[in-house]
Amino acid sequence: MVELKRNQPLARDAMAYVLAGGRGSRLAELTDRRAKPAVYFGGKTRIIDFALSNALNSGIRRLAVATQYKAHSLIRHLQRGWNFLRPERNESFDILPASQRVSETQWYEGTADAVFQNVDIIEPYGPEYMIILAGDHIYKMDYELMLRQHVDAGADVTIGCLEVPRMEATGFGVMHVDEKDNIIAFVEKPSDPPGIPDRPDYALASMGIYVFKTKFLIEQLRRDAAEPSSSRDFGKDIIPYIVRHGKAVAHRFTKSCVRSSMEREAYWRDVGTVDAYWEANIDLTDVTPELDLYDRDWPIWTYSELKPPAKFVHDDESRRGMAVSSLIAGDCIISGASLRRSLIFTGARISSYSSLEEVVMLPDCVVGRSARLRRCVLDHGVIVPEGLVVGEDIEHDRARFRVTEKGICLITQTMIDRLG
Ligand code: ADQ
Ligand code: ADP
Repeated sequence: MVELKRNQPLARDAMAYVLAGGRGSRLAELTDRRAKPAVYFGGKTRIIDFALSNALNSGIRRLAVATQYKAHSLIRHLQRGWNFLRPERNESFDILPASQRVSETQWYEGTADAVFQNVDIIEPYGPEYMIILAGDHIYKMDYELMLRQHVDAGADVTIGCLEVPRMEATGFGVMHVDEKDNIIAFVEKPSDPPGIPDRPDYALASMGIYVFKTKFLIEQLRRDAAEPSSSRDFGKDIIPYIVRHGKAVAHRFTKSCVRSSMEREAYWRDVGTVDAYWEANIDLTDVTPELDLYDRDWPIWTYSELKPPAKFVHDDESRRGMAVSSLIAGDCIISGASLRRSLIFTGARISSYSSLEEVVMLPDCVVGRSARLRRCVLDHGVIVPEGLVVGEDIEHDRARFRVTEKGICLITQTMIDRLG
C-alpha cells in the first residue's frame, strides 16, 4: 500500500497557489489598467497562462490564484478560460481576490499574507503539498520533479532557482548552497549579490517558486502572522526564517525540468520591462525560437474566443497583404499591408500601403493606410491614424510616445488621442 502511494504522482496530492497580485510597474502603461499576470504574451496567451499550464501539465488539479492589483481583466480571463476543473473529480479552481476576509481594514500585505488570509479555503481541500508560484514569468517547468525532490530530500521548503548574471541578481532572492544543494544562506534582493563559488560572475537566484508540506506552511504562516516586525512576505520573512531554523533545499531549473523533447535551453523570462517584453515576443518570430509555443508535449492553455481565421487580402493593384517571419492570430485582416518579424494578437485590421516591422500588437488594434511602424508595442485597441510613422526618428517619437532605453516605442490610445 505504501509502495503504491510512493509511485503515484505527488502532483495529485498538491495544490498550486499562484500569486498574481503584483503590479509589475516597470511595464509602464501596459500595467496601468491590468495586473502584470494579465498582460498578453505570445499572440494568444496571457502571462499567467504559463504558470497555470505548467501546473496542469505537471498533473496538478487543484489551482488557486490570489489577485489584488487591478484584477478585473485577470479575473475575467481566469473565469472564462480556467474554470473547467470539477470538484466532483477532486479538482478545484479558486480565484481569491484580496477581499478583507480576515479584517475589514486589511488587503494582502505581502505575498505570505496573500496565502495566510485564505488558509481556511485551502485547508478543507486537504492537499498534502502546496506549491507557491508567481503568476508573472514565462517558462515551462514540470513541478512533479520539484515535488519529488522535496519529498526525497525531506526538506521543509524547496525553492526553484536559476543562475543569473551576478549584477542582475539585485532584484532576486539570492542563495548559497552546499554540495547537496541545501541552502545555507539566503538574502532577499542584495545590493551586492554574492556569486556562486565556482562561477563568481553568476548568482543562484530564487524564482519565487516554493514547495512546502501544507501543514508546515500553515504553521509558518501562523508563526509569521504573530510577528509584529514581519512584512508577511515569502522572500523577506518566511524563507530567511526557514533557512536559519530548518531545512531548505534548492531545486535547479534546467532544460530537463520539462518533459518536452523540443527544449534546447532552459527558457525562463521575467518580461518585467517593456524592453524584455518586446524582445521575448519578437524572439518568437525566429525560425526556431528558444520558447516553443507549438510543443504538443507541453501545451500552454488559454482562453481564446472562437473567431474566423486570419486573412491576407491583396487587390488588383498588387498591394499585397503579406506577413513574413510573423505570428498572426485569428480574426486579423491584413489588407494590402506588409509585415515582417511581427507578432499580432487577435482582431487586428491593418490597411493598405502600411508596413510593420518588429511590432508587437495587442488585440483589436486598427492601423490606417500608409502607416510605417517599427520596433514598437501597441496596447489593446489602439487606433493608428493614417500615415503615422514610428521608429524612424527617436527624438520625435520620444515627444509623443514612451520610448525605452533600447529605443522601443510603447503606444497607447491615450497617447494617440493626444496627437490631436
Ligand atoms: P519579487 O520579484 O519582488 O520577489 P513580489 O513582488 O514579491 O516579487 O511578487 C511575487 C509574486 O507575487 C508576483 O507574481 C506578484 O504578482 C505576486 N504578488 C505580489 N504582491 C502580492 C499580493 N499582495 N497579493 C498577491 N500576490 C502578490 C520574489 C521573491 C524573490 C524572487 C523573485 C523571483 O521574493 O526572492 O527572487 O520573486 O521573481
Ligand atoms: P484586457 O486586459 O482584457 O486587454 P482592457 O485593456 O480592455 O482589458 O482593459 C483593462 C482594464 O481596464 C479592464 O479592467 C477594463 O475594464 C478597464 N478599462 C478599459 N477601458 C477603460 C477606460 N477607458 N478607463 C478605465 N478603465 C478601463
